[in-house]
Formats: sequence, C-alpha cells, structure tokens
Amino acid sequence: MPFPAHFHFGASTSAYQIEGAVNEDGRKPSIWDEFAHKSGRIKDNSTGDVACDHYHRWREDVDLIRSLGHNAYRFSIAWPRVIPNGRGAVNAKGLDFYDQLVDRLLENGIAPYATLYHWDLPMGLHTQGGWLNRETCHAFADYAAVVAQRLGDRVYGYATFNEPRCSATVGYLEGRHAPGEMDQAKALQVAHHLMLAHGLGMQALRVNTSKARLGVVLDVKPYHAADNSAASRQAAYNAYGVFNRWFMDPMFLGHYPQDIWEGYGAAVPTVQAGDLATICQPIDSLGINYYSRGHVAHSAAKAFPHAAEVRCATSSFSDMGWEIWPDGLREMLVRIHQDYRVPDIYIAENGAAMDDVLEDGQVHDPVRRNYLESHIAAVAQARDSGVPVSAYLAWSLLDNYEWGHGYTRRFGICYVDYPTQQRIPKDSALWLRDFIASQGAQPYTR
Ligand code: GBH
Repeated sequence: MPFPAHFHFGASTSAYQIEGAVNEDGRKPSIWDEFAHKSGRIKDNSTGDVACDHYHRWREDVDLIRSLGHNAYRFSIAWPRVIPNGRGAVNAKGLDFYDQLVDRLLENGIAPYATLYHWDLPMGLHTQGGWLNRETCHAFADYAAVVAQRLGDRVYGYATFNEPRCSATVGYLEGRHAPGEMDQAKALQVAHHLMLAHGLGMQALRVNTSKARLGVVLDVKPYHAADNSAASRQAAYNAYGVFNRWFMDPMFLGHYPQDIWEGYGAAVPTVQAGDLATICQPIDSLGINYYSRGHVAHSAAKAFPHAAEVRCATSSFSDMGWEIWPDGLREMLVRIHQDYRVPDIYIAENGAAMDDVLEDGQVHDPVRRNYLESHIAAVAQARDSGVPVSAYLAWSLLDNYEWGHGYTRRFGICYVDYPTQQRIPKDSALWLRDFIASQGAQPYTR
C-alpha cells in the first residue's frame, strides 16, 4: 500500500461553480456574476445562478462525501458572501454558512481545506480598479483575517488563492475569464498584485491561526519540446518559466525569474520596494492543480514565450482537448521539491472532463477512472523518490459550472442531473472509494 493511513483523499469544488443562491442572505455580485450575465462569452450562455444548488444542499453533499470514504474536502469561500462589497461591513450570514459547513465536515471525519479566493472578486472592488488597484491587496488581507478569526484552526488547510496564474492570464490576457481583458502588461500587473495579496493574506492568516496549515494553490504544468531544434527547446524552457517560475520564484525564492523578466520586455509590472519580501512568506503547504503537460514548438508568429502547442499524435485527450499525461504530475512534484523545498505538497485538483451519460442510474466513465488511477500512481512514485506529498484531491466532487464552458463540460466524479439536482456517483467515484479503503485511510480527527 503506497499511502499511509493519515494520507488525505478527497475531492475539490469552488464556490461560484457549485453554490448558486447568488442573491441570498446578503451575497452581492462578483466579477463572475457580471461576466456570466453580460459578456456573451460563456459557451451555453449559462450562469452560476443555480449551479449545483449546493448552498441549499450542503448537508446532503457532506453525506455524499462521507459515503465515498473521503477524509478531506476542498471548497472555496465566496468573498462576496462574507464581505459583500469587498471591504467594510461583514455579513454574518455569509460567515455562518461556512462555519456550519466546516463543523459538519469535522463531525464526519473530513478535513476541511478552504480556499479564500477562487476567482470571485466582489464587484464593489472591481469598479474601483479590481486587481489592477494595489488597494485590493489590502482588502484581501482584511477579508482573510475576518475568515480566520471565525473559522480558526477548525480549517485544516487554508489557501489564499486558487491559481493566480489563471486569474491574471485567462482573465487579463486571453480574455476567456472574467473580467475578459486582453492586455499583457495588465495581466502581469494583476499577477503581481495577486502575489502581493497572497503575501499580505498569509500574514493575516498567520496571526489569526496557530495549527492550520497555510499556503496557496498554483496550477502547474511541465513543458516538453515537440521537436529537437534549439528554438523549440528554448520555447519550452520559456513557456515553463512563464507558467510556473513566474509565480513560484517570487513566492518561494523572493525574486522574479530574470530570464523571463527580460523576455517580457516593456510589459513587466511595477514592483515597489519590499513587495518581494512580502510575497515570499514561508508557507506550510503548497497545493498544486495538475491537468496536463505542454508540448510545444517554437513559433515566431507568437508573442513571448514564442511557443505553439503541437498535438502529440500518439496521446489521448480529455473532452477539454487536454492531453492525458500522468507522468507530468510526478515530474512536477519532483521538480518543485528540488527547486523550492516547500515543506509539504498536496494535489489540490486533478481530473478530466468527459462526455458522461447516465444509463439506468449509472455512469460508466472508464477514461476518468484510468485518469485518476494513473495520476495517483504518479503521486506514489513521487513519494517513493522522497517528495513530501500529503493529499490527493480530485477535481471535482460534482459536475459543475465549468466557467467559460458553462455546463457543457462534466468534471465531476459524481454526475449531477441538473433538472432534479440529483447526485449520482460515477464508476470513477466508486473506484476511488474502494481504492481509498484499500489504503486503510482513516477518518480525519483534529
Ligand atoms: C482549474 O483550472 C480550476 O481551478 C477549476 O475551477 C476548473 O473547474 C478546473 O481547473 C477545470 O478546468 O493547455 O491542454 O495543457 C485549471 C486551469 C487547466 C489551465 C489546464 C491550464 C492546461 C491545459 N488549467 N490548462 S493544456
């Protein structure tokens, strides 16, 4: 058995993707409510207004988690529920929701992993410049303190941000996520502010907790050259730097990667004295989200890092078109451990979207089952080579609102029949349940 009994197995979700109830109990809009309703850029023109109705069904959802044998669950806290305008008045009902959720998880032997920001910036802050405005970093730290004062050490692990890279790059460069801008310089300034907010948030969490494990969740990706030319190898190296080192070097080494900084030319962010020291706070645990690898060739037509994706003919792909490449998870775990020596790493998200169909009350999803099995095996290999990995959390517990893809992509290990809101564990969830049991996993106790 490659995993010890205290290893955490479970699944992840995020607030806007599952909660619904967007106008209830004092919640105000976030940039995602605005984007989903007004941008015209969501595939099925859907919104998170109802999503999985988790805000009303959370008790049943905790029962579901328990029934699957999980001893951990990662969710995110909606800033627009807790501090509806982003700063100022705290909404007691917003805090109550997460307070009750955390208690019920603990009663059921499930370790709560809470992410403070999974892309839902309150509109009240966005209208004042949002992540382009440095003041937002301080508002985030105040929000982090409010949450930690209420939930404290009942939360097993706090993460400040989910994937700051995605918020900056997909939201401000590619324009596919809220707020839908397309500007490299803005994207890099936003990335800097997200990292600064992470540092300030870490300080706020540190003074308001004592046992909880603090950190951040980053999306990570290895890059391989699609051909052996020097130009393509250089493009893969730079693409790795843009995706991974741009965030991990400041956070864990205290400086931006100089080579990538030069590559960006005039688009680099304004950095004030002391920012990097603030960004580089000691963390207890790093969450990584792993889905795929990059397989790229040099392309002069593309902006820095001059890398164009090349589809590998012999590989298989999920419904998102993402290459299934389990060894990249082992590779990233080993490399992060070597490069940064963070004390602990956990898999905060890993999974695949598939074209699932409900047949006679069952969902047969062999590709997802194999995906989970092969990636868990990659985690076991990394542990064998000495990487301290403490948890594996699949994305996602439920089919849910897949951002720009709306409800057209299903990532859940449990199928959601949206008209009835019924949850049906897919074959992959049942396989994971049996695998967890086979490892002798123990319920979480504080
Ligand atoms: C996560 O983002 C989010 O945290 C979560 O909310 C979301 O639902 C989930 O993923 C599924 O999308 O170019 O083929 O190598 C993941 C963002 C996904 C960005 C993988 C990079 C690389 C795909 N990452 N993607 S590929």
